Amino acid sequence: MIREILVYPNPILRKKSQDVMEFDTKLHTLLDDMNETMIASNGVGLAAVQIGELKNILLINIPIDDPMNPELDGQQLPENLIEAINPVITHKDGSQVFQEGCLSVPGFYEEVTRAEHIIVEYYNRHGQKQTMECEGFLAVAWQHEMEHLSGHVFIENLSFLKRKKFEKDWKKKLKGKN
Ligand code: Y12
Ligand code: CO
Repeated sequence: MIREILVYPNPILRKKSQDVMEFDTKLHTLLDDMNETMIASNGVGLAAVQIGELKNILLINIPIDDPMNPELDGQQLPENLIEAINPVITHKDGSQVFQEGCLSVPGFYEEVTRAEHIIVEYYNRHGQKQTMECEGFLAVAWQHEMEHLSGHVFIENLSFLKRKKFEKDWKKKLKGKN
């Protein structure tokens, strides 16, 4: 089922998510709903809190980057879906700047500095422990989604002046929608 995505500044997005204790069919349904919602919204990543579920769950599916193969280029393959439950970043190093967007802040994109290389531990939907080491775009996606689980949104990483401009423009944009 496609679920509604909460939009900034919904106060639920500021809440800290809690660990999942049971790897049951209810969890599997939530993971399936999150995936349907993410794909339907052209998302690369989604945290459970973005659909109002305060659970330590995130999804990432990086689109294929293969311009020589137009059939595959930009596709999000089911086999590339990362379903991470109770994830913890155990190592970070380096630095990279990437232009980020967020399904909870639709239409706004800004550069954010994050670690270049990370190691993360998490559980899959069956409760099996996984370790992933990654860098570049995938490492950005992990760090962006992990921030949601601790009640933060990427715009909190902006400089004071950029944040002030964002808040002014965002208020105006939301007003125009009513
Ligand atoms: C790199 C940077 C950030 C992430 C976190 C995941 N972010 C997203 O998946 C953002 C998706 C997104 C999709 C949008 O919709 C379309 O492009 C059609 C969008 O634009 C609007 O909603 C108007 C904004 C964000 C992962 C990796
Ligand atoms: Co986001």
